[in-house]
Amino acid sequence: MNMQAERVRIAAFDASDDASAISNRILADGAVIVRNVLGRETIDAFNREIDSCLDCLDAHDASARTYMNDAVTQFFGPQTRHLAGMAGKSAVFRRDVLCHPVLMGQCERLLRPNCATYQLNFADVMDRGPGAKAQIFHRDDGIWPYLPRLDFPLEFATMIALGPFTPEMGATLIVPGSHTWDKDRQPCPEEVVAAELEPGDAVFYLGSTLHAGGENRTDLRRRGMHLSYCLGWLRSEDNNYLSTPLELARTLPREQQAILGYALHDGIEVNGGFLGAVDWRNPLDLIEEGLL
Ligand SMILES: O=C(O)CCC(=O)C(=O)O
Ligand SMILES: [Fe+2]
Repeated sequence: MNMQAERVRIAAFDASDDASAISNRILADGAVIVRNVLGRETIDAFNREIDSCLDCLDAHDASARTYMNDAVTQFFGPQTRHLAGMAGKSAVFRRDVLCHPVLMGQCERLLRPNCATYQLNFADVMDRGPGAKAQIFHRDDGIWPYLPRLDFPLEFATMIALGPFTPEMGATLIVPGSHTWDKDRQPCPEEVVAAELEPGDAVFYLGSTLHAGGENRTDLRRRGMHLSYCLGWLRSEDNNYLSTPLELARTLPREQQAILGYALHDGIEVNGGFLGAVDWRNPLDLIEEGLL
């Protein structure tokens, strides 16, 4: 009898595959790899924009690596450069990524059944440098600790590779199936898969799936973007109204304004009420009419 424990696997799709096949697999396994989500041109243009912003961050290095409290500072470690709030910082992100049809297809299937409108949760470039330590395994939906465990997803999350992701460079470590585990169960090594990705590929996972940034044992930087969406009735991780303020939001297409959380959350179809109104109107209509 073969006593060696069998390693878990993570299913891989192409971005052109059927969206329901992808979402069903995410719901079953907690995570999948999706190849070719972003094309080469988008990746190159996006990286050029990021490089110029990260240069600014490096210029005030000390303050750039200090976060809102010690726990977060420890979690990210000194080797990781972050650029959060990408919708407010990057034209390429807004044009080619924020409302990408492959991402919206998953939001429709994973989030829309439990909200009137879904919204951007967070878009944070994570550029993990040589020596970055592995993160602790965590669930991204732990940002809403006051909710009891629910039987539907609060968050659809992705890590999009903006450069190569190899196990040695600290590719994201995923624990397939862990979205159904008891809160305190920790994975053993056979239950962990490193998401090996080419630039433009992504790992799609639920907010309830255990994962961690891996250790970077190379002298290269590993660059990826955490991009996630959540139910429209939750508070988003990033303060999107300040990261993409009204002056900028006014210039954007309605679809982008909506995903940034400026839309009315209209729960009337499910005998609910309204969230996010201004003067009892949908802010998107007020913006269109020049009243906001
Ligand atoms: O960098 C990674 O691969 C994962 C990062 C992550 O999960 C996080 O910061 O929440
Ligand atoms: Fe995470």
